[in-house]
Amino acid sequence: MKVRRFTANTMGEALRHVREAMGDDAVILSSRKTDEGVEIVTALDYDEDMARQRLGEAAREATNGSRLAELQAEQHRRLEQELGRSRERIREVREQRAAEGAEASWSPVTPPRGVAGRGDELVAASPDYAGELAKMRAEISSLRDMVGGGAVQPPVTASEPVPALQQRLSERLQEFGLSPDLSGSLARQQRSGRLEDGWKRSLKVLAAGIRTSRREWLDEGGSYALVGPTGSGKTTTIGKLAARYVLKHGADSLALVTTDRYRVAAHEQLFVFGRILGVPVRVVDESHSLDDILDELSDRHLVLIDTAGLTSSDKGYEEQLTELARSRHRINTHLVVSATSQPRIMKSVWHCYKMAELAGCVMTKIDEALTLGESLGFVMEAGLPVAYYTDGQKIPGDLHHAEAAPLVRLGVERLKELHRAHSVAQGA
Ligand SMILES: Nc1nc2c(ncn2[C@@H]2O[C@H](COP(=O)(O)OP(=O)(O)O)[C@@H](O)[C@H]2O)c(=O)[nH]1
Ligand SMILES: [Mg+2]
Repeated sequence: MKVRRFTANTMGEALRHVREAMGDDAVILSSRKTDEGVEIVTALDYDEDMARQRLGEAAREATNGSRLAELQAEQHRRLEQELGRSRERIREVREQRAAEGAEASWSPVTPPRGVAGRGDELVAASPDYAGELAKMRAEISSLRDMVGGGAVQPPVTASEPVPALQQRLSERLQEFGLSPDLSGSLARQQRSGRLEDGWKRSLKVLAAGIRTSRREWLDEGGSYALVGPTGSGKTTTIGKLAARYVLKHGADSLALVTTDRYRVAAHEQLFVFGRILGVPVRVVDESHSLDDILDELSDRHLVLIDTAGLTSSDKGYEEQLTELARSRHRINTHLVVSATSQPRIMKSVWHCYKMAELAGCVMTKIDEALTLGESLGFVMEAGLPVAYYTDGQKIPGDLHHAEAAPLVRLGVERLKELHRAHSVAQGA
């Protein structure tokens, strides 16, 4: 079994590295968020019995596969740290001996014994040093074996049911709405156990890969822009956020801005919200740049910026996104993704709006989506932190702060509803 650790900014990026380095058969032992992004530990030729053997006593507390994978990942991290420390010790000893050798070679009274050269040549010069180095090398070699997994021969296990389990699991994950690629790669991580256990473990891996933003915009304040295609729910979401803000903090410290000067009557809906809530609405145009407007609104605690749903073929597309990305104010730009979009559309929309330097996304129309796997798989692969999700047209009710595990649970509920509807239809 070959174990490796990968770190990257996003889960999508990390999975790409895994696929490139280890191929499609790599099993993900664990994934976790780190300060730098995400870390995944993978294995080739993963075998649960072998993993238990290697962990020894420690494996007893692992009553399920995912705990076992966690323990293995911990052990792997510890071994890697130990390996790093051993390398460091070798380097120190080498440097020390080289310095001593150099000192000795300058001394006219005590000329160095043997050859006072670099690195390995010194082994010949000092038996103590040679012994020390050999011991450390052996230590490194055994650690490397343990990390790489070459130390224990895998026992022969019956692997016959595994492909069937993985196949059924992959099918179920696709029913959930995940892409065949992602379903396959999640399913291949499950090498034993019942379908239900594999299903639960796969959903946990999915939830661990979904980033969410802990920031509550309404309390933290700042400038937030929503970008995305027409009809994705940008203006409605701004209406929900604005209404909730006014209910909580009053209207005085809030302002709405729109950069949509490209379509006739583009701002009407936003002006309606402004009027109802008693909040000013400012429009970016030829005589008022976004930066100028934000300067004027610098006393506002929260500024919500609506934008035009332009695509790369539209006039003004680049202009609008560049003014967000290059603003001298800190603008947190979020992509609004409708959960009802096709996965391919979500990806192309993401590529289209990346230029605005996206800080995260808002998932909308969760209530209208048949399954949620499409949008959850998308945010996981894109590595976009989800700030909020919306599940209806009610203002401000249908807006929620996003958390990964509840979102995945919502997806599971949705799949169950789908199955129920299906069986009713078949019975009718
Ligand atoms: N069912 C449902 N409809 C939504 C949701 N969010 C927005 N909408 C509707 O989607 C349509 C387009 O929304 P709008 O905010 O105008 O999209 P924009 O073009 O991105 O600004 C409107 O009819 C909204 O009421 C949601 O979460 N659920
Ligand atoms: Mg709009």
